[in-house]
Amino acid sequence: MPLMKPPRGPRQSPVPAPMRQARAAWRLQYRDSRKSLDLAERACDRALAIGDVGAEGWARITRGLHFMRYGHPRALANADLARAKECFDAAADEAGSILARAWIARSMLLDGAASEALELLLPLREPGLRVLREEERGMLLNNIAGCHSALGQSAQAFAYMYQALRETSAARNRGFDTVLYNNIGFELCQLGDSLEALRYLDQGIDRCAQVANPRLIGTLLANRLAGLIELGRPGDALADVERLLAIPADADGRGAAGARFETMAIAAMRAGKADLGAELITRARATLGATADADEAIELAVATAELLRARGDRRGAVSVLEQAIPHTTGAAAPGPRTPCLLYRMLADVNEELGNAAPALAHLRTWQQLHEDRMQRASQARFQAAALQTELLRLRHERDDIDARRRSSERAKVSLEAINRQLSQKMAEVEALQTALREQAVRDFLTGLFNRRYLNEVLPSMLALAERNGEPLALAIIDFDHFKAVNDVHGHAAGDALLAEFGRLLVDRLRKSDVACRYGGEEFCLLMPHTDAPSGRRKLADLQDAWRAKVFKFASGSLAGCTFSAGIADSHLVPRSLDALLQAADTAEIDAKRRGRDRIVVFDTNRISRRVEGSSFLGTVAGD
Ligand code: GH3
Ligand code: MG
Ligand code: MG
Repeated sequence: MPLMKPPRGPRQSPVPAPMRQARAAWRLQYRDSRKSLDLAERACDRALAIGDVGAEGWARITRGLHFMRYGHPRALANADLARAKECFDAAADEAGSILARAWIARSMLLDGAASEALELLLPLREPGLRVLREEERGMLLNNIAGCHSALGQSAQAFAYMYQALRETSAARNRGFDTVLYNNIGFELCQLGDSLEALRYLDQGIDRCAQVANPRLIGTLLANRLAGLIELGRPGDALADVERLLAIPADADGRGAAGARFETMAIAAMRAGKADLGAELITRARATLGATADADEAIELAVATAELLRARGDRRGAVSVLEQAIPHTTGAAAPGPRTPCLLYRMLADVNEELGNAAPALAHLRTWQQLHEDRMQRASQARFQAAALQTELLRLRHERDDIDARRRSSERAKVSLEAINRQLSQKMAEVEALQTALREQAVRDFLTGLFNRRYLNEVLPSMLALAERNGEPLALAIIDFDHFKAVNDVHGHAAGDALLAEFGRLLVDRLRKSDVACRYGGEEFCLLMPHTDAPSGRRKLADLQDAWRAKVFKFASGSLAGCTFSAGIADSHLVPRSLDALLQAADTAEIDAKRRGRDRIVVFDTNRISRRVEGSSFLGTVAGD
């Protein structure tokens, strides 16, 4: 029989705290930027409402990056990033603060300030490797790589990108590794290592299947297109052209990324699809207008030249290509890939036209550029290895610090454990000492204080009473015919009676009273603030309670036990401690003498001071 499930009420989803929401938005940025933005905006509102600056920081940085990537005015992105940095600083969030600065630098790089961006980034490298999480370390290193790449320092760019890829765990795919595959592929393409570039780009495209990031897929596909063109495999690129064309141009599609119609056009033309090529060229012109950068302008020229060549207009083709030559130099010079494309085609078309001299000149330029790329590629490999070693050293340092921190934490934990044990032991020792002290002053059988204790406290209690002008009553109690109890019921029964009497005293007396076992079956009570008559009343109550007790032994039951007591107080017998004790003792003996089962208050008139202790015991019967 299946187990019955308890009925459930409507499930209430817990409201995530702004920080959790903001961090979730941050983690989602590459996998689903739209969702990440929605989350970030909600987190930001809630963080502002409760003044959680840490959460606001993560929400702001996430939104700022979305703005940066999806074609919003740069000022919007910059404002969010700057505010994120302020928030992180205020919240003492070191990781957040490093990341905010790393992305502010990226924004500077996009505005063309590569050197300044690098200056900002390099000091972040060491603390970043120490405090950032894996893919966040990757972001920092990748932004450094971006600056080197923009500065034409491919070697450093590679080193940082490879390191970034190593730091970014592919297992926990948050999409950032895909960015790195793309960037490495792009950089390899620039250096003419297209086969290797395709390896990385293919991996990135594969991994993109798990992320909802059309912008990233678009960039990867466009870069693969460029690689396939370089390799002379334009036919293989047609499927990518189709995929690229299917990505919408809006914010949920490729966002701010260029459409790359010009790259697609070259692929289409070289694959023999002249109609598609012509259409793509028209679209490229419409999209780019006057805003084309050097790469785009050169590619558009190459595509147009291909179309003219296909239509048999080789001169027109050469003219279009020659017009693009100025784009290969100057401040906004492109990477080495497109100039190669341009000069190679100039050489080819001139050769087709039989213009040997310009064909040769262009071929030489192409060759020069090509050699330059090759040299940069080999330099890059060499420097990548060198820089990797340096980063590895930093990584080891970080691991060392980590290990030291962990071991000092372990040491702290064991220190705490030892301290705990120590204080536990100290408490045990203290308890033991208290117990020993107690045992020294306690009578084991009755649990009452012993005679030694009485001797210790009596002088001070008496002094206190005298100082306060208050009476201190002292009583001596002696069981009646106790020997007979032992004789009839056995010694154990006698012990049981003694123990029970101890309990009775503890129950009945005030806290300030002191009850002692004075001798075998004799007890002494000290009662502060009490005179003899009041003490007598208390003893009478005790006597009633004692008499009412019923004991059951194997030998039969026992009831109606009695005691005799004598009582005196410090006002009646003011002279000394011994006198007080003796007075109570005398009164007790008098009680015995008068027939037992009674309480006698010491009376200076009635009781002769000659009447002394043991000489009376058992010798006087009756009253
Ligand atoms: P009285 O009424 O005259 O006091 O008679 P009594 O029998 O009580 O007095 P007595 O002094 O003759 O005997 C005291 C008895 O108390 C003798 C002794 O065996 C018994 N006793 C003293 N200490 C203990 C004890 O610790 N345990 C037991 N079971 N008996 C004790
Ligand atoms: Mg006795
Ligand atoms: Mg007795």
